[in-house]
Amino acid sequence: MPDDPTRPDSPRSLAREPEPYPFVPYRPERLSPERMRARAEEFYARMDQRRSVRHFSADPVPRALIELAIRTASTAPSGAHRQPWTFVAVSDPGIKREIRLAAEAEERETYARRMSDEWREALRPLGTDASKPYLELVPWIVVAFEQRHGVDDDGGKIKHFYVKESVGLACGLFIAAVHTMGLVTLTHTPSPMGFLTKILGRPEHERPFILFPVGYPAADARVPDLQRKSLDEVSAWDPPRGDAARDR
Ligand code: IYR
Repeated sequence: MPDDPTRPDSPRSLAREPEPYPFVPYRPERLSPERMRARAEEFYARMDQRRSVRHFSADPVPRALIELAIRTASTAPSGAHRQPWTFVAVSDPGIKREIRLAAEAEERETYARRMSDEWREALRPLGTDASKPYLELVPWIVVAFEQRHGVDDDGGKIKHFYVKESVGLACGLFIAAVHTMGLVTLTHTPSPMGFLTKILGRPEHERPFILFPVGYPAADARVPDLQRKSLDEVSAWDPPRGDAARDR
């Protein structure tokens, strides 16, 4: 048998660091170009319908759907596959109220004093303010925490890598999952968010990252009439080298 370093029992891999994960074949089905195109169009069209919503319904959402969104989030790639996130799901009305009151207190301070004029100006078209009634109304609040490090069975620290990138990716997948099941959410970042660590009893090495109210949109929900940047505005294709571009 040839020396295949992807095989855990090959001589070369035995000579290296211990392999924590044995390699297994990965052979996803290869789609026809037509099906690839159709699936890509369908996924894009669906994701392009997603909007951040601030007008929620109080209608209940089964826990199983929130579990699926968290499972989906947790499929995200992460630095050294450490999966440095904890998603804390809250349906208890008392805790939701506590979160609302603490978030509004921080937001009042933020809107009144902490925001720069430039920031306030940027938010004006979105019509946001310090009032967050939806935090009490929604069936679920899910708070994504970043784990600055992990903890092993003996209480020792496990190093985590690219924590913000990893948790950001997981949150993106969470949002996509929520949207695809017909629910809505909002990336809410009351700042500072330290109160969430306390209210939710999280350990010191976890930091709140994004708070997601999740539910159905209100029957009369409205969103700002915003446009997305065009493909041209968000991409560059085979760009000339930086120095060549300067010489043109
Ligand atoms: N966290 C505040 C302010 C806010 C900031 C940005 I940047 C937004 O895109 C929206 C809101 C709030 O939630 O109101």
